[in-house]
Amino acid sequence: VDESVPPTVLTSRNLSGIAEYIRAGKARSVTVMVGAGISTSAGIPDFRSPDTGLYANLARLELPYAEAVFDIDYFRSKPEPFYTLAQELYPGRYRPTVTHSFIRLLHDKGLLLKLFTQNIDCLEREAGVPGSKIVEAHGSFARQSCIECKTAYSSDEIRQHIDARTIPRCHDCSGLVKPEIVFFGEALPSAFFENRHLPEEADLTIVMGTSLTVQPFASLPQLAQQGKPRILINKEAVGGLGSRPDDVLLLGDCDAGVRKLAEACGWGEELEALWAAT
Ligand code: CNA
Repeated sequence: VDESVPPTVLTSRNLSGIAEYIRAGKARSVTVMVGAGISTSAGIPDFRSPDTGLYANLARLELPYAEAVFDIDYFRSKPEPFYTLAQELYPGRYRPTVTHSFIRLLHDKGLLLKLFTQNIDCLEREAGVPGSKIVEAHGSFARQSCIECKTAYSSDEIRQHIDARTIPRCHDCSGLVKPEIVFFGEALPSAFFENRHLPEEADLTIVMGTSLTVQPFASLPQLAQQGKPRILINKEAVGGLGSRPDDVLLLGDCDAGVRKLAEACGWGEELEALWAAT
């Protein structure tokens, strides 16, 4: 961040500047963009963190390269590694984090325009963010279907297969069944494209827990208008955030970051109460 560049709309280029902007009622429509980093404290590993990320721990799956586990062509030839991983990632085993509750709080306050998530863990829904406010850009485990004839497959049945470590197959054509999460080589859901204009309408953009390396999602923060503040709450600086005069970087753990932001907005207790009730 080039601190010598003065902000254009924030009073100061830091957390208090953002909080003041929110308290002054200037953040009436907020877009939030998130990735795996907001779910790591729930116990779900992200992809790219060194040592703890999934990619660092895939050796046992004997993949030709780490991303293969989410590659549609590789899945066709060898679905077992994905299903081994699916057992770990399958929703229902994890509790939303305080960061998820913070997004819910934004919604409760009528400020959330849209949440764009790359996560497939459904924790946003479990935290009480309504489905209509969420764009699951990389799909989710909420539905599954045959990769050949697209026939839908029941959640109960896939759950049984995942628990038993067996591979589900289509009842119609015997094709492989896959949760509707987006693999490399697959198109993003239409909801992503239908909502892609929204970041431009926002008066505040919050980016959290993502390395911003997967396109086209990674370009969303750039769609925010110049002169509208963006805040990055992440362990590391990513995606060129910090390059604009009203960008604020809050580097570190995102749960700690949202707690500080909520506190500065006067929402600290409300956030904790909301999270405790989740
Ligand atoms: P990533 O590439 O693994 O990046 C995660 C980012 O979050 C990195 O910049 C980390 O430094 C940062 N981070 C990790 N933990 C924290 C924390 N506690 N506080 C703050 N920052 C943290 O993940 P992306 O989401 O950017 O990559 C896109 C992929 C990952 C998407 O396709 C997802 O589907 C996929 N993914 C999702 C999940 C999930 O649903 N929970 C888990 C693993 C991977």
